[in-house]
Amino acid sequence: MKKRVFCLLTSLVFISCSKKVSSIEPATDEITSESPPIERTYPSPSAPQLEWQNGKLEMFVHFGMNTFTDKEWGDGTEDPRLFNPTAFDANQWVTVAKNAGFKYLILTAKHHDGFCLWPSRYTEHSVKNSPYKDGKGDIVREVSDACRDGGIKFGIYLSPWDRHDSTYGTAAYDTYYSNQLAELLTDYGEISEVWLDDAYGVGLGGQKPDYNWPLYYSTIRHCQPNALIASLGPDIRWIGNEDGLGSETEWSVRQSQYPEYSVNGLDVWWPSQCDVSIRPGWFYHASQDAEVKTTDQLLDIYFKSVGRNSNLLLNVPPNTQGLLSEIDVQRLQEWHEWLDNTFAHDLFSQSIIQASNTRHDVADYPPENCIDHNPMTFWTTDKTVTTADIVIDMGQPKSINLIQLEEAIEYGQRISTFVVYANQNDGWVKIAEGTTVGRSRFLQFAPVSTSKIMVSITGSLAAPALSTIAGYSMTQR
Ligand code: FUL
Repeated sequence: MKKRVFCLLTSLVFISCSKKVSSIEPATDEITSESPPIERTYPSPSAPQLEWQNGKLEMFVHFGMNTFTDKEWGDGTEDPRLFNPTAFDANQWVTVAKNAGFKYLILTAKHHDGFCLWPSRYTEHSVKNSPYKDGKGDIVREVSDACRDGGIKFGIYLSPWDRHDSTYGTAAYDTYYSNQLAELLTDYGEISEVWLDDAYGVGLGGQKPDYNWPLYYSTIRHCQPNALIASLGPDIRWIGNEDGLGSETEWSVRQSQYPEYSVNGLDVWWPSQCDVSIRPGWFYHASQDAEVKTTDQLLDIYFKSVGRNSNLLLNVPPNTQGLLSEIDVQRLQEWHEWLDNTFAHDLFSQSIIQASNTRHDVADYPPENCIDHNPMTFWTTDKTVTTADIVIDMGQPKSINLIQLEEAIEYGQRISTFVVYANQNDGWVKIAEGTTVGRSRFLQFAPVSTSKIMVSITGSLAAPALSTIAGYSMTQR
């Protein structure tokens, strides 16, 4: 019975989508590495997941009615005429995002107050009744166009919690919400990510709404099979806090909470995302201008998110003009420059690198692939070998305090434990250790002067495959 209702709702929603129905399985996954392919461990990322993980940085943009009412959560009774950005410029957002290294931009098309940043045909509570461009404006259109022109991927946040719509909390709301999803996913070109938020209020009957997630997911898959469903969804997993803090042990492979998306019904590739705002609030408040996170705080967040096998989704909220504020822009620039300068000086690039085991059967996967600054090549061991030592000889003593490891995750995530040693007086001294590696793992430690570093992989689910081993001398700010 339940299934039939689901199908009926699905077909209603699909009327407004132009694409053919596709399966709800994640999209095609082709391997893009330059090293010859090796066997994959199951599960491994789909092509959109891999591209997303390789991107690492995403900008969240909370902009909407709350920007003008100075609130975090509007109650849905706000007058659309309050929405009036005076100097809105989507190109400024995209330029700032690109200059700071962000590869995705996700816009709050609708927050909990229900006000829509696009002229939705399903409600009057939108930009079409605002003074912005005399009601002819469309913020989603301008931002999606700017992203496309700027070569950055565009995503939408569409809050299921809608405090304005009178059907909220009833089955009719599922149709309303899915129609809005379909509208956004059909009329605005490619949408790379759909961010579903679990926040909810009580419905008309005073009960927690029973959101029809399967309907929402299938609507997204139908309209844009390559769009990743994030946060509360099968493709990208919320890390569980809003501080941008990843976990030291971070497997992208998880037990499925969405069995229908998994081949064996148990495990799925479900990489994590860390969200956090550059300011105390998600929306802009002039009163928080002095509380923009410092460059040091942003760096710490980077190493605890991207450096722990997660993507960082950093929120930078535009002000009432519709622009990112000068102070936020400055912080982002400093942060990015500092990272760029540090990563431009990899101490291992000119080193001699040797591994205790290297696979040569079908092709060569030499350890040099880890220091060639080409993320598309990798080193791996013979199929049955799951532990190995890699020694990097820099030729002369250098001061080092940061190590980066990256796995060739297109073949799955494998490494479960590793130790890093520095050579001191001809002996090996442990300087760092960790569990998982994944897309990117950074290890910070007290500066050590040494000419040789050893990365010892002490546990791996299958032959380890590393694409990067880099060493840096990170200057304190
Ligand atoms: C939460 C929301 O309630 C906040 O306002 C914000 O949008 C954050 C990203 O997600 O659930």
